[in-house]
Amino acid sequence: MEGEVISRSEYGGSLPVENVQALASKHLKDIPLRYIRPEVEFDEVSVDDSWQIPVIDMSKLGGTGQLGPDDESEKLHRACKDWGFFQLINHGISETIEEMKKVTEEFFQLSLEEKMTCAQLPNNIEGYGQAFVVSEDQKLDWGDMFFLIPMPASQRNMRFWPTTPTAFRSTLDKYSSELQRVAISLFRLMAKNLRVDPDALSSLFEDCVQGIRMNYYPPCEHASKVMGLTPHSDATGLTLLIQVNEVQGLQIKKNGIWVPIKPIPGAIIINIGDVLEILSNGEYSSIEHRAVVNPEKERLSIAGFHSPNMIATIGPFPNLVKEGGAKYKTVNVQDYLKLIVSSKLDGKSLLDHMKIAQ
Ligand SMILES: O=C(O)CCC(=O)C(=O)O
Repeated sequence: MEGEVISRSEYGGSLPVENVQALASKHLKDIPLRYIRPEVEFDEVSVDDSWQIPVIDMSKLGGTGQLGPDDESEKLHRACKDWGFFQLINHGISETIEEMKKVTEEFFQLSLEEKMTCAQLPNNIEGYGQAFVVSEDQKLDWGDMFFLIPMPASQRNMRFWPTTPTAFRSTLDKYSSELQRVAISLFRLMAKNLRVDPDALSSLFEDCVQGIRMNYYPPCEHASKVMGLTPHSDATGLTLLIQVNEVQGLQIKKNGIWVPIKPIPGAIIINIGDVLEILSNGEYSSIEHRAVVNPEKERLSIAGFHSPNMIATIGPFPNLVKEGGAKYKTVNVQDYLKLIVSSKLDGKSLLDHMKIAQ
């Protein structure tokens, strides 16, 4: 029905696969073939430590800075154009982030039986399990995830929200709204930089669909042979990512080479998603990234995905469509979501379905 808000989680699901935390605890001499990913060893990874994503200071954003390349808004614009990734400091939500990290660690420390009370159900993407497994012969990632959709708040499926740890629900509730506030501020600043009406961009995300994915990558003695999270770009507008513990593993693709990211303690790692690439008609790029695994230590991260509200239309803003014309199709959110949940993670292939042949 036109205008009806449909829950994103009804669009499909992932095939059930073995729990990786449980598999890792068996310390098998040989890991199952479905996890072996030769590309991890063979892909080129940068060893140049000075090659890092830009750092943006949120306390300096907002128009009072000096004009020119040192202006923080200009730095933000360049970061979005040249990297599609940046670290955000002085964002004002550090306390809530620390609380969210704590309940996330506590959740993954629960017994498998306890965690499985929040397990994914067939044809539903929320809950504890794995995402994007769409065929029986697909290679698998060395990680488990717990995915919840806190926004729109009216459509939360509390069936998947754990009651242990006891602070989980109230903490996620607070985290979700504070994170969305940061995302909306960034959308407005990006709109100004793109010369688009800030209300036109932020209104797409005000009743946004927000997904929170807590990732758990167990250590693996054969870390160089497995992949924590398959290379992908995010199908969202903006992703706000938190590194929960000190173990690094995020890598982004720049000029064909994987660049390991060194998270600044307390920073939020932000990346442009496919939707923002489409809305900006390609002026901003969503960048492929992946997660690798540590041989000795577990790694945890929390990704917050911000997608347009369910009645939005996704297509390039008319004033960004110049002589070359629109580079992407315009579709409604529901058709876009169907495309996402029926696809496996595969670099930027999802965006290819949205491109208009030039
Ligand atoms: O674990 C990470 O650092 C990356 C997570 C990520 O890319 C995702 O959840 O989509």
